[in-house]
Formats: sequence, C-alpha cells, structure tokens
Amino acid sequence: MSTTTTTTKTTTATETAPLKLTLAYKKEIHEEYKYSAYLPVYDEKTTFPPLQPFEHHDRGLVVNKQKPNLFSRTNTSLKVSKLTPSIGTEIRGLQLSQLDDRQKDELALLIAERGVVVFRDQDFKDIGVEKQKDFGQYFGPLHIHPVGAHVKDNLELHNIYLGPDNEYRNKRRNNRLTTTGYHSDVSYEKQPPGITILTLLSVPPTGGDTAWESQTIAYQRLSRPIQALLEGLLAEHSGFPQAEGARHDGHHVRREPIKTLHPIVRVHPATGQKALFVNPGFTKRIVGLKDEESDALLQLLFKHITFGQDFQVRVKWEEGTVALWDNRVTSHTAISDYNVHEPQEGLRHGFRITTLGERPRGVGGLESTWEE
Ligand SMILES: O=C(O)CCC(=O)C(=O)O
Ligand SMILES: [Fe+2]
Repeated sequence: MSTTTTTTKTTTATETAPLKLTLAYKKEIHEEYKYSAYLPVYDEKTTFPPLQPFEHHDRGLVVNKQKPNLFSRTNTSLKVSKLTPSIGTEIRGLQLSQLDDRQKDELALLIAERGVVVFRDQDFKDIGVEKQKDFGQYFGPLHIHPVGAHVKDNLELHNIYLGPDNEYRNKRRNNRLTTTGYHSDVSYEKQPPGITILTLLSVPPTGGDTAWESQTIAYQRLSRPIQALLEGLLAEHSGFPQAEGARHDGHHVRREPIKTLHPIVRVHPATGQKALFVNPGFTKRIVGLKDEESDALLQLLFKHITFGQDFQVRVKWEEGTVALWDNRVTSHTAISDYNVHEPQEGLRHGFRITTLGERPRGVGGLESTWEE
C-alpha cells in the first residue's frame, strides 16, 4: 500500500517539473495564525498565454431594479445603509455565502449603481477556497494576476499583505509622499475587470482603510465641453510598468504585459451610465493628442479623481468585512497608514477575487482596441 503511494508520487514528480514556490512571508512570524494557508506565495514557474476574448453577460442586466430578492421583506435582520449619498452601500444581516442566483444578479446591479457594497459580519472567509472561487465565477471568469503574490495553489486569489517579512513590497512606496494610488484593477486588460471581491482575513485595530471614488460622478462633474471632448477619445492603459517592477524585484512575470486603448468615457452595460475610465495607476496617454495636451488633460483628470472627497467613500474594515466593487465605475486606493514593523499595529491580510467584464464600450460606438 505504502509502496503504491510512493510510486504514484515519484511518477508525478518526474512527469512535471517541480513547482518553484517562493514564500512572501516568514513562517516563524505566523505560526499560530488561523489563515496561514492564505499567506502570500509566488509560483515562480507557471506561465500563461494572453487572455482570450469571451462574451460577457452582465449579471446586473436581467433584474428587477427594486431588488426584491436581495432586499427581501422577510429578512428582519437586514440593514442597508448608504455610506455617502453618491457612493458606497453597507449591508448587515445577509450572508454572501447564502445568496441564491437571483440575489446575486440583483447584487451585481446594486454594485454597479453604488460603486462599492460593503458586507459586514460575513462567514465568507471561512467557506474554503473552492466556494470562494465559485462565488466570484458567477460574475465573470476569474482573473489571474500577471505578477502578484497569491494564495498557495490558487493563482486566482490575489494576495493582499504587507509585512516586515516582505519588505520589498513596501520599498517602492517609501520614496513617495503618500501611499494614495487610485486605480481600477488591471485596467490594461482587453476585457478589464467588472466586479472585484476583497476579503480581509486579518484586520488591524486601526488603519488600513480602503477608499473608493465614483467615476460616474467624476464624469458628471465635468463641464459639457470637456465631457464632449473626452467622449470621443481613447486612452492607453499599460501593464508594462507593473511587469517591469516585478522583474526588478526578482519576480516571475506569468503573463506578458500588454497595452490597450480604452474609451475615456465608458458606458456601463447594466445601468447605461457614463463613467470616466482613466486612472492614475494604469492610464498613460490620450490617443491622438500632442504629448503636452495629453499630459495636461490626464493630470487634470487624475487630480479630479484623487481630490474628489465629495464623491469618495473611505471604509474601515471590521472582522468579517467583504467589499465588492465595480471597476467600470470606480477607482480605489489602499490606505497604507499602519506601520508593518510594529507588531501591536496588527496584521492586515486578505485576498482579492477579480472577475473579468466586457470589452469596454464608449459613447457613439467607440470601442476598446489594441495592437495584436
Ligand atoms: O488593500 C486594499 O485596501 C486594496 C488593495 C487593492 O487595490 C485591491 O485589492 O485591488
Ligand atoms: Fe486594486
């Protein structure tokens, strides 16, 4: 019996080259940690071909706008509150892990309408990786990050962890005045993410909030002549700096970087609302403009996004919080204000499940494009 087991193992090992796994944490620091299986690692071997096009069916398209299933009257413990008038809704008394498909469809629409929906007191972090992935997959194919640390054996679970044991991840931030960096997740993809689901497994007592900004309101605030100008333009989004940064840190790039051209004003498939679709994280230039024009216009938009406190929401994480946002209508930033070298400031650790959406569509038939 034991011989059979050994033989099987040997066969597997010789058939596939050994996986090279690098830990982005030190085991000694986390020995007692309940979620140690979710700590960040890098698979330094597996590579992926370019992402292939697919037909995306937005779950938010098919539903009753009143959301009678999600907000069922029979659920007496349900509490739904707007975090600000323009962006962010908080929900208590509903478990993501228990939602049926109709409720998930209505949730997709709610996320599109409110930008980000924050669920409190969730058991989501304890339902296991397979169910976590299944939940995400309902909204779209799961994105595998081209360079990021992930959960062991699960490249679809992008890791969120900064600690004293992976200092290289902090380094690039150290020469900046602020950690604020608004972005829409991997917006350089040909079919960039729709809904992202972020779960924190360990929350510091204070600090480490996340902020989101409404790109829908950001668009609405612009004057009509600027709106009209932007509606006719495409902007380049690039994955190259991220890949170069990873290579610089000695990490494996598992999918080669790409550049894409996306409409600057994007129309959401479910709500029909227009939103600004540029972000300081990944947008590099505006197509068809002179360099100085492109730089000036992007700077204007990036400042607008970053300073718009009156269309932003800042969320404090609690034990059991899960945040879901729509990358087509928001930008977000981590707020890294905690000192990772002070153990009493606690551990901030979580994972992101990122679902891909449609090829962006702009106004008047403008569509994303790229060089093959
Ligand atoms: O850690 C955070 O608060 C957000 C990190 C982030 O940008 C993401 O998960 O996409
Ligand atoms: Fe992000």
